[in-house]
Amino acid sequence: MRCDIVTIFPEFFDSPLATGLLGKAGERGLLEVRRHDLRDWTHDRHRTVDDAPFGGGAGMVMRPEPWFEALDDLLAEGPARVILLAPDGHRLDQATAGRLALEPRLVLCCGRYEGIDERVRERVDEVLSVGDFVLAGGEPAALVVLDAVARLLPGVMGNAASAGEESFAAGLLEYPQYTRPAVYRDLEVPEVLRSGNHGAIARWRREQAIQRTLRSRPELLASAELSEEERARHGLAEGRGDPVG
Ligand code: J9Q
Repeated sequence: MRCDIVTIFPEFFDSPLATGLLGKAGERGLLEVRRHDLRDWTHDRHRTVDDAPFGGGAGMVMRPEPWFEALDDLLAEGPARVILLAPDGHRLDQATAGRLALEPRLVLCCGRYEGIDERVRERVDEVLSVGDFVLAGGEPAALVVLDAVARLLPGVMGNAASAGEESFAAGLLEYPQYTRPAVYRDLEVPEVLRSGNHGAIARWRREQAIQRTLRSRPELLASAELSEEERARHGLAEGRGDPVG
């Protein structure tokens, strides 16, 4: 996959792209990320990317011209799915990450300040949010999207099983994990995990994942892949995530 990032802070991405999974994906040629400074598409001496809002009010708005010219130039190199990071976009979830991982090329547009001229939104293919909180700009959100997508690219994750086996694939949270020592400061690893009984271990983990999801994120159970027996056992309505009564 190729990914172009348009930002006024290209250096924001230096360390994340050089580190860990994203760094490895780059080294192996599985992901090619190009950063672009939006100010390269300005024409004034001060490389201005923002202006006061029509209609008045506090704050500045990102001007449309640098964005349109940037997208013209980047798309002239070939097709891409253009994504704007903004708090009013569709919420990023694992299904969206999976869908984006199938794209040959993404352009991630990072807005700053209080907002971006509405005409830019109309030129992008998709607006994505990473959650209901206010960021100073789209850069951290773009990194979240890229991290979630990159680990799904063929060949990026060492263990092919782990990407798919993970909790969000089935719509459940992760079960508790332990490693050595078996007892640490009087805190014991559950006996079943040391039993060698792989059937019992699998059942325990499944049960823990359901309990944990029920407790922390019950709304996830609506679309989780639970059997009717599991739903009944946990007092969930058939085929739905809401507790009965
Ligand atoms: C650009 N708050 O917030 C949540 N997902 C994306 C964002 C965001 C923001 C401000 C600017 C993106």
